[in-house]
Order: sequence, then structure tokens, then C-alpha cells
Amino acid sequence: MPIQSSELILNPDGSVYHLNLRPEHIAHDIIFVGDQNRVEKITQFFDSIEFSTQKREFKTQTGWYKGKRITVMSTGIGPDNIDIVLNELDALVNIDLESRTPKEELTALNIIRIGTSGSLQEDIPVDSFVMSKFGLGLDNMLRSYQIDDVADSNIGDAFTKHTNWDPRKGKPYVIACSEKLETMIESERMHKGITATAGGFYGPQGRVLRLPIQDAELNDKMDNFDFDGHRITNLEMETAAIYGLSALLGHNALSLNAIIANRASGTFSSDPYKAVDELIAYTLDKIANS
Ligand code: R1P
Repeated sequence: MPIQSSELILNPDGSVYHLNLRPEHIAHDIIFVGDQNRVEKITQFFDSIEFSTQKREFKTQTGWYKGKRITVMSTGIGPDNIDIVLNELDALVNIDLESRTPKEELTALNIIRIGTSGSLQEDIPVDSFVMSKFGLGLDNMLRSYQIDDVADSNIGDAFTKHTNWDPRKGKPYVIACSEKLETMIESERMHKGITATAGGFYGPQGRVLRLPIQDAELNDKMDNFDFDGHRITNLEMETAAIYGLSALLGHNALSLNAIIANRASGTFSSDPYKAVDELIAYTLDKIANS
């Protein structure tokens, strides 16, 4: 039974609705960034660029870097955008867009996020790098799917208990990164831990400007959570959604973040772009040598 055109929306040129991409436009190795201006900060190092497009905040470039075909794509901000990006990317490789039917043989994409984030730990300073061993979703987006099928309920339950999580906010979920990509990228330079993903920037991450928040102690409770040596290292807005949808759809995902703020000490990097540039160079080097 073909997937109806209201469910899988294609543009007149056959590209997927939001990303404006056809299957031939993407590589199997994909780098996600949040900010569309970060795409060219990466592709400036490519030997050649064969394709570029942009619709809304979703900018994509595909090219060659040291013999590897790589796609770099901006996701914009937040788990809701990740729902669009992951589903449309998956459709490009795993759904026959002509017949509108899922393919029998599925393709696993390799997805690496190069993001920015705030550290929750005093000893993970600004300008350092964090690799997310796990994503902890506080946002509920993935509760529309059967996320418990791929979630680590032991860490999730321990977190819910430790924080006395208010069930009216939905149930947090924990998803592991791809071990294959973890092995490829890791080094002593990387801090590793659990990355918490919030559905907003201010209240959902414990920032108070003029509005009081539901749990003013939450960041402190996250800061001192420990499950079998795994701490919550940092807080941002995409990692758990990327991990969850990748796990459900059969893709490999890893999230790396440059720490530009330290929420425990209240400090912000004096040169956040430098940390991001260094993380880009680090990641490209690891991909090229993989
Ligand atoms: C918020 O300022 C944005 O920055 C962080 C957060 O996850 C959120 O997307 O990441 P990016 O710099 O990758 O967008």
C-alpha cells in the first residue's frame, strides 16, 4: 500500500518536502549542525562541493573531503526539527519515492552532530569537547513513537527517581550512541557522558529571566546524578532526539558538542567560535582517517 501524498509530501521536482533533497543528493556519511552558517564552516575544507540547497533553516551541502563523500546539513534548533530531518533523510534512503513504499533492503546512515552546548559540570570547562555516550530526552517529542523499544530504562528510571520528575512533564528517555561511531571518534580530548536534551532554551533548561520555573532545583539534581559512573555532562536541544529516531530507524548516530557555556560556574566562552572551529577540524580529521 503506497504511503499517501499527504503523509510523505514531495515537492514538484520529487524532493522531500522540507529538506528539498532527492536521494542522489546525500552521502551516507552525514554531519549535522544546528546553525545554517556552520555548514560552510565545515565545507570550506572540502576538496569539492557537488550539491547545495537550502529551505528554511535546513541548509545542505554534499561534497568530497579527502576521498570521502560527506553531506553537511543544518537542522535548526530543537527536537521538533530533528523529527523532520531524520524522517525525511530516512525516506531518501529507505523509501522508494516513486512507488511510495518502504524498500526491502534498508540503508544505515552515519550521522554525527557537531553542536554547541552548556556544561553542567564545573570540571568540564568552556572550550572543551563532549561526546554524548547517551542522550537523555526531557522533551517528549519521541513519546509519539515506540521509544521504549530502544531506550535504556535502567538509566531513565534512575533519573526519574533521582530528580523526583513531575509526571505531568512526560517521562524522560535515555538512548545510547552508536558504538561504531564512538570508537571512530573518541580520544582523550573528549569528555564523555550523558547529554540532556531539552525542548526549549530558557525554562526547559532552568534559565530564569522573568518567569519562575516548575523545578528550580532540576539543574543541581542533574549535576549530581550518577548512574554507574555515567554523569550528565551537558544540556542542549537535539542529541536525544537524534539518537532516538536513529535507533528506531536503524541509523548510526553520535553527538559531539563544543562547550561554550558552563552552567555550574556561570561562565561563557570568550571565543565560542574558536571551540566550534576546533571541534570541526577534530571531527573532519577523525572521519578522514576512519
Ligand atoms: C541554542 O542556542 C542552540 O544551540 C545549541 C542547542 O542545542 C540549540 O540548538 O546547539 P547548536 O549550536 O548546534 O544549534
